[in-house]
Amino acid sequence: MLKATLKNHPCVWMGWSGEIKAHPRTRTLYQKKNSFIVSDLTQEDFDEYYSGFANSVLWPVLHYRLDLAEFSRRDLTGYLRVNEHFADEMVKVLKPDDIVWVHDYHLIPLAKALRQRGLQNKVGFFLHIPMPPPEIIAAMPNHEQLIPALCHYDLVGFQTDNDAANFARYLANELGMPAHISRRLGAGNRVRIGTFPVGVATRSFTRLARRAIKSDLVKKVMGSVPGALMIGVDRLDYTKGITLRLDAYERFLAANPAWHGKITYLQITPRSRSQIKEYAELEDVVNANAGRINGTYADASWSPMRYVNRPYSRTALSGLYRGARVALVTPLRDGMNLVAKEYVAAQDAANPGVLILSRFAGAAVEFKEGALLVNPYDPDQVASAIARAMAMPQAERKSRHSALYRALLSNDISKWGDKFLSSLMGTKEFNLKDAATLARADFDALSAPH
Ligand code: GDG
Repeated sequence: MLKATLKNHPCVWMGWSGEIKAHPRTRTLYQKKNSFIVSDLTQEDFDEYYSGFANSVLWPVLHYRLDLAEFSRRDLTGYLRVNEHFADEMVKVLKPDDIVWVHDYHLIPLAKALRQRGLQNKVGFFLHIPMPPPEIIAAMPNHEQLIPALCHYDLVGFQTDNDAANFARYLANELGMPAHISRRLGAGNRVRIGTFPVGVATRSFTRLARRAIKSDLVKKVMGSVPGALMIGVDRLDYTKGITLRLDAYERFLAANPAWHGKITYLQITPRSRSQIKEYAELEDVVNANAGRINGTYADASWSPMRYVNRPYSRTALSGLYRGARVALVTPLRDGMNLVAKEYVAAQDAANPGVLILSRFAGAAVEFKEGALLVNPYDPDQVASAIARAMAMPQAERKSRHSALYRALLSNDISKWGDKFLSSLMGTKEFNLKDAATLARADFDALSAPH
């Protein structure tokens, strides 16, 4: 997504190489116009920073899951150490007029570390995942040492107004700062808060899907499916609501025998973060539930669901989205959810499919009109939405799709980077040809463990 935003503009990326080494190195890789400065992590860094504080404490807490946060791993030392390391590497290459754009929850204290090294440049931060209400953040031990560090950025960006408002309320409740969108802090620091919902490259994704539906792989899948295809695509993550979604599908099958033999649910779920206990446990539960559904309802000529753990190419995914009559996107909480957006972009406007979307995905704000919004915690409601989507007449599908596509176009990914960086620079217009330096802990969610 970042690659799509900035593909025409030279920039320096900095982050984790995705490798764990006993003797970590930092090196520069060159690809087309971009250079990538990547640092290895030690096993200790990986355990304390990546699997530990970032993914076992921050990830669940910011997704409202205090019950899953491993507060025994609350020690911030490793998390701060790796951020300090990135700051050390960055100051070696930053020029005075560079802009720094930091991405996501792995790097909350980076601006503070950069400021401590004397950096005066504009530094912005974008949080890809939700920001929960302050009552939830305050339950996180150490939050006082971490969340206020966001005030060292010039601009803090969120996916939705609700996330931005939650952060403003945190500042008000915990630091006594009036919850205004823009505040001046001591020592001349100034933090601004903004909303920058992430989009997709709408038209090019539509073109890709139009071609991909004719590919051998997609034709083979479509040819092997009796009746209609329903699709789900998610990293294997407890925030994505996969187990409750399977419950909903089971209820749909129980209540709608007329659809037996006429619907196939394809759930594509690449593994992620398997080294973390909750993820390994989730894998077992989803496997068992998918097996139970097939065991209960399959016959010799039909299986109600196909559950695959391996990743597919972006092209194959786009074709499968286009072939699917329904997409089930039911996260329990999600910063945005790009699968929902890609599914809409991939549809044939003349005969589009239906998007069933969790009201707790950031995408629901833009897709209120057009998607079938559901509460993912209510399997009966999701089951009814599946029945409604399967039976929806073409005219209604077309009018819903056209509202969704309009929403996509009005917030295309091509504008996202410009909007953020213009706001960071405090100017109306910003030309990305100006140097931009980016930091991101992991460049590619699927090539590196996410
Ligand atoms: C975080 C936030 C926010 C999935 N399976 C395959 C594959 N994917 C691609 C999808 C989509 C991406 O991964 C997943 O994006 P999401 O937005 O759905 O979710 P997260 O990974 O949790 O992303 C989220 C996002 O950041 C951006 O700000 O929307 O809320 O959690 O693009 O297509 N891609 C390929 N093969 C797969 O099997 N190639």
